[in-house]
Amino acid sequence: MENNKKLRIGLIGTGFMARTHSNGYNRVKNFFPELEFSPVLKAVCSRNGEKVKAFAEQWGYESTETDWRAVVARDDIDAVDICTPNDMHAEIAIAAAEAGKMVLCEKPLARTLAEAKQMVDAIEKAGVKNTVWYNYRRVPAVTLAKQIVDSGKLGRIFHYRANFLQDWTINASLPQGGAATWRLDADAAGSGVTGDLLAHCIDTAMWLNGGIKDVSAVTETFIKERVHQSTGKMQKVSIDDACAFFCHFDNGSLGLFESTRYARGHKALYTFEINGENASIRWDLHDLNRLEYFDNADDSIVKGWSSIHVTDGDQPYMDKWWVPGLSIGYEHTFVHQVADFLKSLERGGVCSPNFREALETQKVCQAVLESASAGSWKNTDVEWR
Ligand code: SOE
Repeated sequence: MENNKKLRIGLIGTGFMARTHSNGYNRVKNFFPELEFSPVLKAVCSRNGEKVKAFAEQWGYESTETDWRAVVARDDIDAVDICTPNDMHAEIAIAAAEAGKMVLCEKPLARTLAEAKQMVDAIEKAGVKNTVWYNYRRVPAVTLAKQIVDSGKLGRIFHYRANFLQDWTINASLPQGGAATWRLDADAAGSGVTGDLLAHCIDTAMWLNGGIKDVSAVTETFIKERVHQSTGKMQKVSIDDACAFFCHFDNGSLGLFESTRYARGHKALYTFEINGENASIRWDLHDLNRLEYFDNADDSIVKGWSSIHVTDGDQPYMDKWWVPGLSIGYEHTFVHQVADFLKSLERGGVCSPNFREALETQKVCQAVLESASAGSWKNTDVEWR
């Protein structure tokens, strides 16, 4: 790394997540000017030369590559950011770590637990900084939920409940595979809603409520065959379209999780609720600046669910944005993650979740899929600190 505190980024991928990350890199110093490090958008890579040039121009990358290996080999790049479909995460992350690069990887860490373990081994052997973009932790209201849980205000926790509902795959003529629909192809994605959506819920849940010990799951694939983009032929669909699971947390509470891409009317409804002995909290991505709180100790006539609008300067991240009362959105969570990564370079320590922590989420995903196919409870072997 250069001495003038630049973090020179090589981004692999030009899809939706590549845009969210690029926006984070571009915005971060406007709102976190005190940070010592500044991201420099050195290179972006995609196999499609025209597309990658247009992306570089739009987002301000200095150069382009069409082979990710060239990015990993470049001396003027400090950190490789992986925004490819899941089937390339392991190969790129391992090569980047072996080349001594820091690695930022889009979620889920990998397609399978075995791949995720290899990635953690490579990262830890190389001793390079790393993080996985489980961005919802960095919604200020979700970070506030973490502070409330950690303060002990909820008391003993009984229940954790989460949903992530979408409806974009109901159309049977959507293909599997290809740039827009690789999430429907098990070879590219690893799994369906479990790795794509429940992984977010599991990451947030373990961050807030500790390790998940065991799971009992059901999955369903509603549309059994789809045309494969690469062959043009009908092929069996091997991803889970929907998944629901029960679990026990290490702290004795019960968890109930549901995710589907077949909930007509829901585009991205991520919600969670925690019920404790003294109080409960709940959050909804559609109203992401609010955290709802029920305090059983309130004995006044206004006792009931209260709605905290998390936009005040003394609330997480909010001193960085505008003035109190003004809402922020989804894209800001990525700015926050870049800021936290840059902070970790400055001050040392981990930018959570790192690969090792994301491996624990991967263990739960794997146990969920195994439980569903075996029709029985499954231990996760999660080791949550
Ligand atoms: C899928 O539609 C998706 O884009 C996920 O891949 C993201 O991780 C999630 O945040 C929104 O939905």
